[in-house]
Amino acid sequence: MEPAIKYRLIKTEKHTGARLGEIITPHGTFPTPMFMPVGTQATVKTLAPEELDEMGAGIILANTYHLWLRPGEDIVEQAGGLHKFMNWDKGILTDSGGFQVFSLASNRNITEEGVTFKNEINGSKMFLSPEKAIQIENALGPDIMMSFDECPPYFESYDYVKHSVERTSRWAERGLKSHQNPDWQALFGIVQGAGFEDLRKQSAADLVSLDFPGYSIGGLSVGESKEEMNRVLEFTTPLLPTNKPRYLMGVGTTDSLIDGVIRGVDMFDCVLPTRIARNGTVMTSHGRLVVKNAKYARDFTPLDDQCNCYTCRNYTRAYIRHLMKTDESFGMRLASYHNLYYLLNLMKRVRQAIMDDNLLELREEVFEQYGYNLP
Ligand code: PRF
Ligand code: ZN
Repeated sequence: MEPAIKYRLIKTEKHTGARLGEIITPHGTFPTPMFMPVGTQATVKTLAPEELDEMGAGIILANTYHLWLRPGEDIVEQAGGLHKFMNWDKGILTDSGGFQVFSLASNRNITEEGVTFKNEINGSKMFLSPEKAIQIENALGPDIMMSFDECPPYFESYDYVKHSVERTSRWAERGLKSHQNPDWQALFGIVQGAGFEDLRKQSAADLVSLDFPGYSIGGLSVGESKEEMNRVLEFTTPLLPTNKPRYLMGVGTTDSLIDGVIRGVDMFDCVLPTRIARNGTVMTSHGRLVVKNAKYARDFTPLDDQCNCYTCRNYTRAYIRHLMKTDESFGMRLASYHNLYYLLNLMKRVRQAIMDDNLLELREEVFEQYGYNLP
């Protein structure tokens, strides 16, 4: 059987080994490394699919957990799947709900079978298992789906993380066995293991032996330092097959994207750009800018003088600040558009730098402008 998606490695960067490639999905091909905008509730908040398309987003994320609770996967399935439901005909990836249950739900209880928790919308008791998560993802119909995993706190004990990793491997195998549509939906395994090298090794080996069409790296960007994350990535990506994509979950800051690519990551997602946009913070080539601040009241320049997005071509800091201060939804929209454009464009520059074998120079340039200290 042909796999649902195909990863094609085009070239590796001479000095870092960073990977330039592309992923061919049933809903089109996108280049990697890629940043995936987050559309938790089957919408990238404030933006229309046409806008995501024009800024170069070839794949977006949605959440099993949220769509299961509302509107229910049966309604999405009856609509003809997520793509039809939300009018997006490019790639969609769903997270399994594992992480969301652990970070959002209360009254949680984990057993070998799965996780029970309280539905915060109506108070009822819910149960999510590896099989149930896959059943929901099969009904939602994304191109790429995630295994049901446990994301343990980064600073948990070795013993806890060891048992958790072993259970996550068993859950991955159960999910794989219950997957109904491997011919058009690619199921990824999720490597866990916190900061423990031997547990990451064990996790990766377990999952690689199950031959998933792609691998996610979970359990990072959960409160550990950037140096820690880089350390873990450095020993984790070499454990993964070079002919399959690697996805670093929940990472989307300028510096971490570049440092992740340098360590062999192909895909990223994060709510950060759209979340901070809605409360008036934008990402620019000179670092983050809180456009709500009083000092921008009479600033009639664009958010970022180096940006060519719709927002920056047409609107000023003063105007966007005014919209933010008056809680006008158009302000959130303009800022969200800009932030996503900024990250998608950053990844475009990263891909060009891999092509030109000058990724470290790009890193230095971006970090210097953005205001981070180089190690
Ligand atoms: N597991 C899952 N989703 C995730 C994570 C994880 O570990 C993370 C960690 N940053 C973000 N989203 N299933
Ligand atoms: Zn812009």
